[in-house]
Amino acid sequence: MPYQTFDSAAAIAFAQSRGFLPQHAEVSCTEIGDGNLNLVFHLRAEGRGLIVKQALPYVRCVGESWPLTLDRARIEAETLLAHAKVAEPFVVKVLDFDPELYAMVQEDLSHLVLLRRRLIEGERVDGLSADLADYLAQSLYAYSDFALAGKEKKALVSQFSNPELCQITEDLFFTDPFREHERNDIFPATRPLAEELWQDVMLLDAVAELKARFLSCPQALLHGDVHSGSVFSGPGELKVIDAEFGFFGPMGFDVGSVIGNLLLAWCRHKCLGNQDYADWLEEECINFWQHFEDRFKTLLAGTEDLALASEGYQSRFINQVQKDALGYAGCELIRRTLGLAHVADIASLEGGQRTEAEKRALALGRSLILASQGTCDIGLVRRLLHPSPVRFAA
Ligand code: SR1
Ligand code: MG
Repeated sequence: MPYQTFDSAAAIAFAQSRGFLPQHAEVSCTEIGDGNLNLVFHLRAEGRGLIVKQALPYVRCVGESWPLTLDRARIEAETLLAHAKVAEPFVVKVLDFDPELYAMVQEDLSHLVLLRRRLIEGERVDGLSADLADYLAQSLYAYSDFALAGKEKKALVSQFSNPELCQITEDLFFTDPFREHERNDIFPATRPLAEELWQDVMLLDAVAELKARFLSCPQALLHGDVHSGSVFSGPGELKVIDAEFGFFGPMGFDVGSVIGNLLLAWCRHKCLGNQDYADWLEEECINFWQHFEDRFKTLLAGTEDLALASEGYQSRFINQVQKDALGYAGCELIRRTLGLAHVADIASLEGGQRTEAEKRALALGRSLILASQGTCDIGLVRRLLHPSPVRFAA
């Protein structure tokens, strides 16, 4: 069937035609997509739920003036399926994919809540850092040179070539927010800080390094957009969704996206005076990295590549992932403050509180990016969140 954009009736017909709904059942259908890109339909029939997700030929949050490849639906389905093979409990189930309609059927996760909502509301999410760390350690390791034979990895790099979605990240993450650009969206009170940041030559230099690694460092099959709006959670369960930005890139990008989003929530709660919750977020950041490192090291010990089994190399590799992650976390803080795509953690704050949260996000982002170019580790996050007072010699 040729591609056409679904409405509710078409989404139901699609699910029926693929055998997911009884032909004559009463079906309810609501379009629930609140992301930036796709249509998402929630279907319910006979007490069971399903998701039908379809790519639009343009960027949903901007409109038809920004065309975008439909192939992202294939990338999303294949990335989720690939990650589910090695980190099954943490990945939404893709039940079916139609390559002509660029539509897929996914399991219903409506019993879970979007992580971003939980973080905004100040809920402590049990097991959050450990689950996210396991998801990333298992999926990144399994699709890296440590686990794949050279030929197999190269074939996958080509299968997951995702130039248009990568271009979005290249522009919105690394380029626009660091200069005046029409796609930026800057809160008026924050503009003077943005203009100051754009003059910081050392910062721009460090961002160039991070962007260059994003462009040319195919270490593993990334999720590519693992922010807290791409994660659902509930008691004892965490599921990652929305992998249309999947491609082979530097592992630190996914790891840093998680850290950056925890820190965006930290900026919110710090400004609201929720110190206990801000402290919990800080602990989650540190635990997340430590758990990731432990799990990743255990997996590395099993590599069958005799050359890459070198302990010294593996230790330098993990250190580099950590530095990259801190740098990318810094970019996430800045691009969510100055760029096109903001996050509700901060954008839902009013007036002075929003200004204060954005000021913190920019300062934190800048420090992380600069530090990522030198010797640094996750302990830096603690030091940045608790700056010690400047002492002058007597
Ligand atoms: C135009 S897309 C804007 C942002 O939404 C996605 O979730 C990615 O984070 C992208 O940068
Ligand atoms: Mg998304």
